[in-house]
Amino acid sequence: MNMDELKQSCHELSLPVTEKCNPISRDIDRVNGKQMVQILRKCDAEIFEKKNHDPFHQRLYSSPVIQTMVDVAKRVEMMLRDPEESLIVLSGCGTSGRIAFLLVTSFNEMVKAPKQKQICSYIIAGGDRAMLTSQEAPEDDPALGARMLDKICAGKKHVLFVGISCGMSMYSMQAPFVAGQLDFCLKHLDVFTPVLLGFNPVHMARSEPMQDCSFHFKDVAERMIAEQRHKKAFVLNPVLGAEAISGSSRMKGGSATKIILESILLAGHEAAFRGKRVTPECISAWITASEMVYETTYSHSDELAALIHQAGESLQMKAHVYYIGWQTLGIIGLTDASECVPTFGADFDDIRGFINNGFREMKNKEGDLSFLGPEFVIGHKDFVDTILPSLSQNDVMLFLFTVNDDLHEVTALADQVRRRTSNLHAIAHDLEKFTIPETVCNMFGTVLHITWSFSSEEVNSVVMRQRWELSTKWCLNAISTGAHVLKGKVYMNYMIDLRVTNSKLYRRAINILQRFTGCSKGECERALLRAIYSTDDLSEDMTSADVWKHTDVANRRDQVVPTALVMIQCGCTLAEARHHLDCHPVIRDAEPVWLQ
Ligand code: S6P
Repeated sequence: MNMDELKQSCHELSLPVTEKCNPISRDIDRVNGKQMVQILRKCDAEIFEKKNHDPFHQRLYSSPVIQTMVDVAKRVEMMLRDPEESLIVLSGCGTSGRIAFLLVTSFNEMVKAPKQKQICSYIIAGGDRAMLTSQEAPEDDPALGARMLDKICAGKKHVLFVGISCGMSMYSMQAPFVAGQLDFCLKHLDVFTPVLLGFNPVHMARSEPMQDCSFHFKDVAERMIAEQRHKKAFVLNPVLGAEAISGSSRMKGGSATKIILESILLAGHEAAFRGKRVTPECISAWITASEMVYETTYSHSDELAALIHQAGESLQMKAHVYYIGWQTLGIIGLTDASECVPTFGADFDDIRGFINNGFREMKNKEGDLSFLGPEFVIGHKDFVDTILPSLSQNDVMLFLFTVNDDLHEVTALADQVRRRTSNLHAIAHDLEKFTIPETVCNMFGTVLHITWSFSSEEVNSVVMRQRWELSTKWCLNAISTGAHVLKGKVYMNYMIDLRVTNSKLYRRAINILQRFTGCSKGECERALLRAIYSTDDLSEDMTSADVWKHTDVANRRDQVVPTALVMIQCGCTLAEARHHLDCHPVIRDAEPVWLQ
């Protein structure tokens, strides 16, 4: 190992698991659709990994993790038994907040029966607009998190608060929003039982101060662990292995969040309303059911590869991918599409989602947000009125539905679309005893049609829907990630051209620069600041400004990280670096310079 390799591997070791480079996907930018599916399949398999290679890392199936899930599920049961005084709050930023919203939607659907009160609520940093667009700045505001929580819980005597942060705020100053909420709960343990859900070991917590804040995250995490001994707080932090695209926690992190919290909420619900005891065995069984969903989904790898290929071709031709989903599969589509903007620097209309009945179907707290702009126009009718008339043959249409959706509506819309394009495909779920008619499936080119073996008697309809959601999430994450990789947006398994819009992404940008240049943190940060402030001569004001100031400026700049990378690698000026990137717009093609 030479000096540069040694430096790189030391740097890699110092990173939290959620930010590491996954060796499985190191060459994802060089493979075809079929191989890509196999890579993603192996990365996702790590969620369910039973062997524990590192004694410091707990896995999803580890006994202490299962036991903590049991303890939290018992709290859910208690809350459901005393609904007037109780509230369950799920909160997070970005994908974590979107998954919180989805979980609350289906859990409240489950407790719709007479005499069952809906006691579950969500918080997403930046409010409901963050469900469809990325609002990264509020992630850095701990006081805002605490205020939103305080407001939503007014008058409640018992609050079970689940703060979701895949990176667990462990990574320098990541996710202060959730840390602020946990700190608030820890100060009011008479009312609140805080739960921290994330996917890094606690010992990796760093003790850097947060903006306008008297505590740092390590302090919050340690207080949580101390209270866990008295069952007054809980930390759930199994390790899932690194993401397929480094740091992209929308993928494994989002899926595992859904699996863990669904298992907890379901076990609590069964205990409260069906007299079933919450045991480690029942929690493990819910996780195993999700593992079965994983196996079944990836067994359709040929169709998945075909869809990745089609979506990739479409993006390469600067055309679009449209997800047309029904009910919660529509929400999965909207979520996946909106995440492409911050993840891959995509335009909002490269991949777009639509849902039947628009915001009426979403049932989000703030209601119809379509007045906010085109990103918030999400109904099927809107699609028909605004997109369909100019749809091109290069645009990919992907319908997302199940046998429980209104199949007349599905076929009517598919018929309308077919008059304009044959590039029409579907992901469709049904049951062995209740299948989608062949005439419906025949309307689509590639159909990822999954017939599930569980019966409707075995699981209730909400549970079935949750499994279809998870399966669809895996498929869409693979399609949108794969399509952007094929478009050349990813280098090895790094999304280098990230938008540096909050402190987490600022730290990630420096890490990427360190990873590819072997230079010190200081040198990399300087190059990053030169690219952000668009200058070769940084002033004292610039170098001493707060991170939020840097990210505020960076938000308005393109190609900040690639520019910094070329400046370091070539020892060149800002203008020379920009010229080089103008000549090599596809990241992979610029590689020779980066590896010099
Ligand atoms: C990640 C996604 C981001 C994160 C958000 C919260 O793929 O683009 O929006 O979800 O930054 O991260 P965390 O680590 O607190 O869950």
